[in-house]
Amino acid sequence: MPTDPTPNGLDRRAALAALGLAGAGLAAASAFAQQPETDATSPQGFFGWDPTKGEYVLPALPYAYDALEPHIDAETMRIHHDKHHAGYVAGLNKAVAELAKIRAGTGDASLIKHWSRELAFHGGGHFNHCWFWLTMLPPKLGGGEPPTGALAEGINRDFGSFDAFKKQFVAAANAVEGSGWGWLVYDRMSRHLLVQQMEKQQNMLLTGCIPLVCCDVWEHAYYLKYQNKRSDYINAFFNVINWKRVGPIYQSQHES
Ligand code: MN3
Repeated sequence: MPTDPTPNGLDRRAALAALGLAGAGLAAASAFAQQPETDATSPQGFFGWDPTKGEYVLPALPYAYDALEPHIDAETMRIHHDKHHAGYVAGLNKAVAELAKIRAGTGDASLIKHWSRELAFHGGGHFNHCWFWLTMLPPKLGGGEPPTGALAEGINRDFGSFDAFKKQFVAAANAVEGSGWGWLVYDRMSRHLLVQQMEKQQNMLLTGCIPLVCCDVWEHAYYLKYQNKRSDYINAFFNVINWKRVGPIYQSQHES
């Protein structure tokens, strides 16, 4: 799994604030409190790993299955989270276990390539989905409200305007060949915001970029409701983006 891309030094309250939940309602925040907490400074840290089991775990959604309606339907969310994301978690734990057997001399060493690929694929899938659930917020809690402050300034600086950014993001995500993701990331090297495509579960953290917003464009993310109209789904996704979570992450990276 990638290293923690989130700001260092966040305590639990700040982490919840970064998630956009501290002021958004105790019900939502309590969903996080039920998660295994391994690293309060890392949203994905206390979200997807259980230290008592020593395993990756499927985090509960931080909102109800139907909370993103009508933009993303409850049935899609249920299958996506309970089946697809759970499959990545299982695949990741399986790959970790098989690689341990190979190291111990009890596994089939000829399968090192297979299990290493499985580790990368399912590890990317687990991280991407953890981030995806946190990228979204029910509209009644502020999902879809446009970014403000430093992030809004950064988007204007690097894309010209929010509308120009949105147009590029929708087009780029819509044009992903086959299965993949659209991402808004912050490139610390150039100190610019970038829109990137990701194929399958490839993880852009390896390029050194800081993840901000991700949109899953695998067909399982939208096909029940939108069928082949992927761009309609991506436009609807903008109605549930949790910019309140993204803003502090961007700001801490850009100002450090
Ligand atoms: Mn997915």
